[in-house]
Amino acid sequence: MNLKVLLGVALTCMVTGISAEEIIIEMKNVGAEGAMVFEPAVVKAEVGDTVTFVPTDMGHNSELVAGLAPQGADSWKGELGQPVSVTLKKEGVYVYQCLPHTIMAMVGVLVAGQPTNLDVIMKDSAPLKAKFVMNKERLDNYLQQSK
Ligand SMILES: [Cu+2]
Repeated sequence: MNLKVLLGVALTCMVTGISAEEIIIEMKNVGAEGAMVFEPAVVKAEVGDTVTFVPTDMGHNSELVAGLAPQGADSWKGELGQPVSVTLKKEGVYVYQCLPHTIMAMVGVLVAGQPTNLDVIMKDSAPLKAKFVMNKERLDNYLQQSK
């Protein structure tokens, strides 16, 4: 790359404000909306942002729910009680869960850019919602907020 091209790239980055953010989501026993929650549970981010799940309380994890993400998205699966990070490389809606607390609907939604796959997610999330014993309306509420 010659100097002109390098300068061009640098200027483009400044003008468009390309600077990936890091977003923190806490995994909590008790949050503002009840027991066993991710906070914030609905996050609107940009493609390229990194999300880090932090175990404020122990006994939680964060993992992508298979099939509930944009086509070709990277999956993630955190260990219990450990932080885990994911960079959102594909545009759309991602649904993740805390495996030990799926029955309590300890789930969350990430939106990178526009919620381009929201209709598909709403349809394909039925098997996940069928596992909820408590807080059955949570995921639907989150998906409504993802529009
Ligand atoms: Cu949990």
